[in-house]
Amino acid sequence: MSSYTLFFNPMSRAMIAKWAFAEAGVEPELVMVEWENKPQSLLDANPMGKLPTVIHHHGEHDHVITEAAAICHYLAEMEAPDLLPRSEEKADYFRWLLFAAGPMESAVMNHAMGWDPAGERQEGMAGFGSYSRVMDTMDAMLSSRDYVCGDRFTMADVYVGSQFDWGLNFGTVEPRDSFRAYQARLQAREAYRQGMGPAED
Ligand SMILES: N[C@@H](CCC(=O)N[C@@H](CS)C(=O)NCC(=O)O)C(=O)O
Repeated sequence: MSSYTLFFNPMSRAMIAKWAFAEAGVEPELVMVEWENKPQSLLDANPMGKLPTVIHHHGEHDHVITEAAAICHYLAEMEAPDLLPRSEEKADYFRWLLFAAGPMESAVMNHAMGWDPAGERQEGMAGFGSYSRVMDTMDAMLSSRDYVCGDRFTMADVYVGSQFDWGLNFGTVEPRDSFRAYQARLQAREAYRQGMGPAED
């Protein structure tokens, strides 16, 4: 039995967790979730009923972890220390991981759903400022380096990279050169192909 249960649906952010597991070299037990018929075990673990939801069966204890960005970092902490940031990489790692999970995700989702802050006052109140400020900020970051922390792939790239991978595939992120090049670097990874490939169960 695997030490991890991943509640899963291929058309969801659970794919981010699946890729993170592949990078960590750990195979979780997948529990397929149908949106219209969510298992009680998912709702018990996560009353939000959202995917990804992970249960870590750790010794005597079961630990629930939700939020794709947190799951990525948790797996690196528990299973793949090489994918954690070194001390000189920590600022970039946490800065961009949390920027992608908060401001970037909000900017992209709001924009895709047809809402953008109107004017300077609303931009000042919205944590993401505006969609175009987020795109420009990420473009500047990804034009200056290959990965979030510089030359080296870390677990932050699974989450940040997923924002670009999904966003470019669904047309919600602008197809800028730096974004496409980053996506191509990530897609060339063996663990990406393994994680994003079809589930075996
Ligand atoms: N903040 C969560 C968002 C998770 C989320 O919204 N997942 C969607 C699928 S991509 C979901 O489970 N939707 C089903 C529902 O809300 O009932 C994360 O980053 O993991």
